[in-house]
Amino acid sequence: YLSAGKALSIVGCPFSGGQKRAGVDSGPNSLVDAGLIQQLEDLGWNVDFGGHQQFEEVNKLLRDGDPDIGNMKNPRTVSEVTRQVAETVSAYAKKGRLPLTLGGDHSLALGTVSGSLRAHPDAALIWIDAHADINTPATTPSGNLHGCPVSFLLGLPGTDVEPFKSWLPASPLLKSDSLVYIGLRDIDSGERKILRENGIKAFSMHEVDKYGIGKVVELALEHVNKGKEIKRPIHLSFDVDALDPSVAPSTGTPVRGGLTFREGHYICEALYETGCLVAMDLMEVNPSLMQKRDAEQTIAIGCSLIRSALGETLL
Ligand code: HAR
Ligand code: MN
Ligand code: MN
Ligand code: MN
Repeated sequence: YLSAGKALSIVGCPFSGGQKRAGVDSGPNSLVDAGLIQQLEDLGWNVDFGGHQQFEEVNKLLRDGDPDIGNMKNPRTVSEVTRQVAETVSAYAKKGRLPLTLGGDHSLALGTVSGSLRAHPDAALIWIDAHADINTPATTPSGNLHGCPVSFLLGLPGTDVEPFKSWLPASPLLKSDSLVYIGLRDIDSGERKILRENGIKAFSMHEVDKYGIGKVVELALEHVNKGKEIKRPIHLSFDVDALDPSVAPSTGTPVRGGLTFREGHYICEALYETGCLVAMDLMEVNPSLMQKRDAEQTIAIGCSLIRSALGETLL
């Protein structure tokens, strides 16, 4: 896969409209300011970064108001941002560069994964998160679209709604057996029903405790590769709230009982080792939450998770 060429493009997405808490839009800049680009160059990557995404139309939308549609908050804004992100990510992926998307809230992954799948239709999605982010516009209890991107990717009933249907494909790009979760521990009842009815593979913290992270990642890769030799391209979408709040405190919806520092890094290292990683997202870093040192810790861990997924080895 393209990671063999070791060329990546940073897609900085200063966007917070998929949820309510200000500050997550400064995540991308904080990660870059912390020295991420140099760190990746030191790992031998050719890094392309021409500044963060601008989302000009979107800011205009937010200024002029973006009334709820049903339960959905900021639907036009999220739709337009994710549409643009999909274009950007697919363009880089088609050029053979690995898109590394820095969030921003996790609604962005509707764009990043759509973009990856245009370039790699056979890609599988590995979603590391405390949350399943699989609510539909009908089931979302909050209306916050960062809790919904996976349902749109799978084209679940109830996602065929404007404004998203204007750009999402009529038949979904991602099948429910091409997705696997690790780290779940805060799932809404509607989401639990969706996961069960669609037979979606999920390793919650219970399974991480029971089997250990090594076995869980092995089973996750086996699942998406249907037991065969590991070879499908992988899109890794990493929500920093998958980590325990003691490890990554500065995030909008922390949930205790999360992944340890090593478990989070192990996942990234193991996915690098497959040689199949074609895209990565690092989402939900919100440097404005908690104390300054908490923010610095969360940013530093965001950078080190990325380095681990991109080839930083322990030995
Ligand atoms: N499930 C809840 C909802 O839909 C909370 C979702 C919170 N999501 C994130 N991303 N932080 O994982 O509102
Ligand atoms: Mn998430
Ligand atoms: Mn491909
Ligand atoms: Mn989450």
